Amino acid sequence: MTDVLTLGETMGAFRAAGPFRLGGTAELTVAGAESNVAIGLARLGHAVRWTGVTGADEIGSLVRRTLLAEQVDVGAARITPDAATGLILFEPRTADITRVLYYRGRSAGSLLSTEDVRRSFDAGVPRIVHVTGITPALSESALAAVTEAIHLGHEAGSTVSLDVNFRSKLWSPKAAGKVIQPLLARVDVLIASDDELPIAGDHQVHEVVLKHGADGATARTPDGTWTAAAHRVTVADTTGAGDAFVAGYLSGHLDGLGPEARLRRGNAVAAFAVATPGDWQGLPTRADLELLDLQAGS
Ligand code: CKP
Ligand code: MG
Repeated sequence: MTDVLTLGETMGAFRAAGPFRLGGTAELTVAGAESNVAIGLARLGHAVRWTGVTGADEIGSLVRRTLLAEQVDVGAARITPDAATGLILFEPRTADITRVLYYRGRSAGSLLSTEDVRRSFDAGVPRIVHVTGITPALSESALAAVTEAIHLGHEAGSTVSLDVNFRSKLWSPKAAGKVIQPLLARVDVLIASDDELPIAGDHQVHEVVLKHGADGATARTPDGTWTAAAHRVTVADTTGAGDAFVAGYLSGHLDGLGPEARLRRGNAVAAFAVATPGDWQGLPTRADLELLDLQAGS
């Protein structure tokens, strides 16, 4: 049984110590918002399936190998000989500011299609379908794939969650709003940072989760509004913080926690993520959460 199905582009990621123009050494790893969420959920013990397309190349193998090592099911992910796996470059400038450079135009990941999504549902209906606003910006077929995932999840009775994850290097707020707003009609949980909320426009989403960065997060449902403060930790790198929060929040959903406890778990997972360099490397297991007495809902 799959707890969560998510889909998107995961790329090879180079992280330098400073500006790339200076050359020198860079660490090679992988990055992608949806696979960050998948790894976060898997570390908390949930059964997660990630679907995406990688090239028939070494970086694609690195992506698949990394996800497999993190216990993420890649059984429905596709390898294409038609394009190369995309790349992302992270230039850390301060703990809070990382410059991001994409090499993902016409990448393998942008070839994601509705067939990939249908194949991913063959293994069974997931309890949650999670998508982000990054994937629809990649290509027409990737937008169709996200639309299909939301449709199939909605029809099958999955909880459908969408993280706006606006990326100014991919499109404008106006273009993003035009594409994302119609998708929200079938979304059950909308997740956004404060500055992303205007992109969602007017909508009827039942559960809205707002991330306030270091100031914590708020959840709004027809039953009320809840807020939970973020944990105070020394920040090493905020990239991936949002995805970490989403993993914790959705984990809370799967465990049947109430809104406040879900927020607390999201904040706890995000605290671990920002305390370690890298998008997903610092994501906690349940034992980690207990160790630091941060486990929400306990
Ligand atoms: O919103 P977050 O900082 O949690 O997301 C970071 C990810 O997918 C990062 O892994 C990068 O690859 C991306 O967002 C992206 O496409 O920008
Ligand atoms: Mg984000």
